[in-house]
Amino acid sequence: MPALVLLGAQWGDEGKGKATDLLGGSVDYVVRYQGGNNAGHTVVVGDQKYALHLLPSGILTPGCVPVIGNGVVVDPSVLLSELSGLNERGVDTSKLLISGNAHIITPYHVTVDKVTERFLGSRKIGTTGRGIGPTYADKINRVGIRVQDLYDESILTQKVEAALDVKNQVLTKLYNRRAITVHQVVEEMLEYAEQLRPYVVDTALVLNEALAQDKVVLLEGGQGTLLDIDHGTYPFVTSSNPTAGGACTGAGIGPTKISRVIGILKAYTTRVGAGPFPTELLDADGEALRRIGGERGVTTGRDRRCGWFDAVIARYATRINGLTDFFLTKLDVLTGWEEIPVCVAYEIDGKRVDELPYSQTDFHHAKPVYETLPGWSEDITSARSFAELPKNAQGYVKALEEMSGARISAIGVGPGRDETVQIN
Ligand code: 2SA
Ligand code: GDP
Ligand code: MG
Repeated sequence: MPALVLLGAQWGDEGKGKATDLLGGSVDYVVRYQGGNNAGHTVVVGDQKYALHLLPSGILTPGCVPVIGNGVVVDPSVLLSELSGLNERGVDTSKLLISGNAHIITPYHVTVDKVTERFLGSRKIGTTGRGIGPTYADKINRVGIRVQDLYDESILTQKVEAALDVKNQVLTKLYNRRAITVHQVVEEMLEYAEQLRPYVVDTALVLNEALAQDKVVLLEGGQGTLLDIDHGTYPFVTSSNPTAGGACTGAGIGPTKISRVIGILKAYTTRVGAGPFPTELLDADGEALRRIGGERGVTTGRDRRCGWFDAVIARYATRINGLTDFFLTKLDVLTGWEEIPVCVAYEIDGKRVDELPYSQTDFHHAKPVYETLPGWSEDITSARSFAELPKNAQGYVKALEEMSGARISAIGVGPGRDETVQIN
């Protein structure tokens, strides 16, 4: 098994952190390939709970090399405080590798993100306010700052000057904000440069050499398929490619090296931020899913919107990512419902539609067509094999598998590392 991808099949927060951690023991490298500290991955090891934002979940597995790939956007202040937080808890972070080609989130990107959202008012995206969109915009616009730029003061100064040229016009004239000074930004970046220096390498070269030596590389996505800038619910998306293709460009690995693509799929659906969500529940069931599932943003603390499982989305994730299998998570959260509705198709303007509509207008009009499956009341958190699950829970899993287009190879029955049912 050379390289494998693990990604979110819905709108993020499916439990990727736990799944990555679970696989950590059998892989040599864990690579983040997109996004930044907008991500929030929770990993529970014994009685310890870790919330990771920029660092790959593999950082918690001794022997595993954590890598921040070129496709990631890095806020150095957040990264350094995440590292020192883990060091204080006794986690060894010395193996971390950071791509010199990753782009830097500076304080001006954070400012632009926040003021843009404020300016959009009711049309806002509901971003995490971490500067993600403006940093990727600068990257595409070729006025970004890369990690490697921190090691040449003159180039860094020129690049910050170029980046601030237009931004200061916009900030001062349009948003009535104070201009940001080049000197201030450069000084701050140079301070981080020395602290980051030991970790910075050509990560694509390291990973390809590792693959040539039959090492196992796990590429870990942030956010999820429906938040993908190309394949998600644009414009209510993040500014990168969490889908499988993004793993290649964001890590510098060719597609021929990838043998498995795992979609992490929650047994119901959640979303943070604005945008369409056909199965959203604005009633007591939605509230119960939020409370029992602990559905609160790991980065911003925002309540997550909750709804029933949507098989149309799962099928779409299978198709767009070429999924080989799913990890179904949080099945335990559904314990106690007498019946569980599952969305099998949409009704759009009076017509039944089985595949995710490519037209955003249609998706905004999509009404879920539900099938109702029988629930279970038994506690399933101690189940460790499929046979130990109640019959109706088995039936729910089998029904989801049939509707979703790829096999379910593991089931989460609790947040802990071992609270998992493996299916061979
Ligand atoms: P951004 O900040 O530009 O990436 O926001 C754009 C949209 O992407 C959504 N987004 C997320 N959705 C779910 N989980 C994310 N990570 C955190 C978590 C979220 C949090 O793990 O809980 O703490 O709020 C994440 N990151 C970005 C975002 O809500 C916008 O809809
Ligand atoms: P990620 O962004 O995909 O890594 O997911 P988050 O960490 O943002 O959110 C998933 C939440 O569900 C975390 O609090 C996890 O500890 C928790 N979790 C993961 N798998 C399971 C599971 O199978 N059951 C339960 N009850 N919680 C889980
Ligand atoms: Mg999350």
